[in-house]
Amino acid sequence: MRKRVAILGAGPSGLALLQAFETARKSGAEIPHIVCYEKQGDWGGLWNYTWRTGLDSYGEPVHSSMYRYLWSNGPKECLELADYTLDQHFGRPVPSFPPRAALRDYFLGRVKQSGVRPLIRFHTAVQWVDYCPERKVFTVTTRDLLRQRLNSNEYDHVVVASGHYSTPNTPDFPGLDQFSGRVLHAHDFRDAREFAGQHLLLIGSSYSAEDIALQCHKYGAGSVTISHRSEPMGFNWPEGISEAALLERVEGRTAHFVDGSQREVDAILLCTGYLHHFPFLPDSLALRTGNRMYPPGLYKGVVFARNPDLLYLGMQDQYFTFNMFDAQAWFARDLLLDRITLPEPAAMSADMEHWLTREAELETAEEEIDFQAAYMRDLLDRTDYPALDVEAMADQFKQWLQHKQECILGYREQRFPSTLTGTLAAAPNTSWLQALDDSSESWFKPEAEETVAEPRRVAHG
Ligand code: FAD
Ligand code: NA7
Repeated sequence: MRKRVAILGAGPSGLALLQAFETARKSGAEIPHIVCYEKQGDWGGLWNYTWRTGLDSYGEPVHSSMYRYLWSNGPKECLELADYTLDQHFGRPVPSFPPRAALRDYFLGRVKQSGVRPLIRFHTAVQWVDYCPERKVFTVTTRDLLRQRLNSNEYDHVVVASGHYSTPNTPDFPGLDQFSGRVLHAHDFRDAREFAGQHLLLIGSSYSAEDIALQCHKYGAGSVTISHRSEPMGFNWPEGISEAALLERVEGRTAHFVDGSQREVDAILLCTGYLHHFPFLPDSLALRTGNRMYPPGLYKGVVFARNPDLLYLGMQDQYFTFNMFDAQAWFARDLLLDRITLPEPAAMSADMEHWLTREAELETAEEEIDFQAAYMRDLLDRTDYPALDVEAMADQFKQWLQHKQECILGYREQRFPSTLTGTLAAAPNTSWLQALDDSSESWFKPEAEETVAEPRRVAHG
C-alpha cells in the first residue's frame, strides 16, 4: 500500500513540500498518497491579507498577521527558489524589496505551474491528531468549515506546516486594563492610517516593532516610542521615532518606564512575538519551543525525534524563508520516499546536540545568518535540490543588516543581484517612504501614481 501523508497547512512551507513531491513524481518516482489540509479558503499562509482580526467567519482564529502596506523586510534575492527563479517569474529586473502582494505572487507562481492545488482541502481546519503506537498510524480529525462536518482519516506520516507567527504572545503590564486608548497585539495590526496623528507606544524590539514603527511613521503617526526588554534596536531613527526602556506600568494615558522616564500615549501595540501553538496536537506530539534558530527536539530541524513519523516544517526563527522551506521540504520528501534513512536515536540526539551547542554560541545577527546558512547547507547537500549558493545569500543578508544600520528608512531602496541568475534588481521608481500604494500594479509601473494619501515629508534617518 502507498504511504499516506497528511500535510497541515498550505503556506509557503506546506507548499514547498507539495512542490518537492511533484518534482519527484514528474521524474518518475512513485509518491505517497498526499492530502494537505488548509483552514483558509486559499493558499499562501500568512501572505493572505485579511481585514479580519480575532475569529474568522467560521469561528476559527484568523491566521494572518500581515498588514496593509507590508513590504518585504529582506531582499527578495535572499529567498529566491532554485527551481523557480525571480527572472522566470517576473520576466524582467524588478526592485529587491517587493510589496506583500508581489512576493505572494512569486512563491505561488511556482505551485500554480506545477498544478498541486487539487491536493489541498481548503476550508478544512485540523482539529486533532492522534497517534496509535501499536499500529503506527495517525488519525487526523478535521472540520469541513463549509459543511460544518467533522472527518477523521488515517495517515502513516503527518507533516506540521501550520506556521508559528500567528498566535500572539501577550504579556500583561500593570495599568493596561485601565488604559483608555487602544491596546492591541501586532497580529491584529492592519492599517497604519488608523493611528495617524496619534502618539504610539510599541513594546518589543524585533522585526514587528521595527516595521510597525516605520509603517506608522510613514502614514502619519504623531510619534512612536519603542520600549525594549533586552536591547534597543539602535537604528538611526527619523525624528518622530524613539526608543525607551521597558514599560513598567501605565497610569491613565501615561506610560512609566523602568528607568523612571514617562510618556503620554494614545495607543499601545504589543510587538511581543508569537507562540508556537499547536492546539490540534496532544502533548506527546507537540513541539515545545520559543522563536529560536534551532528548536530543540527536531532532528535536522525537521524530524520530531520523539516520534520520527511526525515532521515539522518552518519552525525556526527565520532569516531565510522560502528557500529554507525548500531545503527542509526536499529533505522531508526524501525521508518519506525512503531515499534518506534516519540514523539510530543516539546519533540523532548527538546531531541535535551539535546544532544546539552551536546555536548557544551565537552572539550576533551575522553569526545567526551564517548558522542558518550552514543549517541549510547541511540539508541541501543531502538531496537533489538544484544548486543554491546559500553562502552568497548569507553575505547579502549581512549587507542588508549594514544597509539598515546606515539608513533604516532607505534600506529598501538597495539593489541586490540574484545569486542564481546574476540579474541585478531594478531601482525602485520611488523611495519606500513615498511609496504609499503597495499594490503590485503600482510597484511594476515605471512611474507609480500615488493614490492613497500625501506622502510624509521627513528626511531619511
Ligand atoms: P504560514 O505562512 O503561517 O502558513 C501556515 C498555514 O497553515 C496557513 O495557511 C494556515 O492557515 C494553516 N493552518 C494553521 N493552522 C491550521 C489548522 N489547524 N488547520 C488547517 N490549516 C492550518 N518572510 C519573508 O520572507 N519576507 C517577509 O517580508 C516577511 N514578512 C513577514 C511579516 C510578518 C508580519 C510575519 C508574521 C511574517 C513575515 N515573514 C516574512 C515570515 C513568514 O513566516 C514566512 O514568509 C512564511 O509565511 C512562513 O510560512 P509557513 O508555511 O511556515 O507558515
Ligand atoms: P520576535 O522576533 O520573536 O520578537 C519578539 C520581541 O518581543 C522581542 O524583542 C522580545 O524581547 C519582545 N518581548 C517578548 N516578550 C516580552 C515582554 N514580556 N516584555 C517586553 N518585550 C517582550 O517577534 P516579531 O513579531 O518581532 O517577529 C516575528 C516575525 O514577524 C518575523 O519573521 C518578522 O519578519 C515578522 P527580547 O528581545 O526577547 O527581550
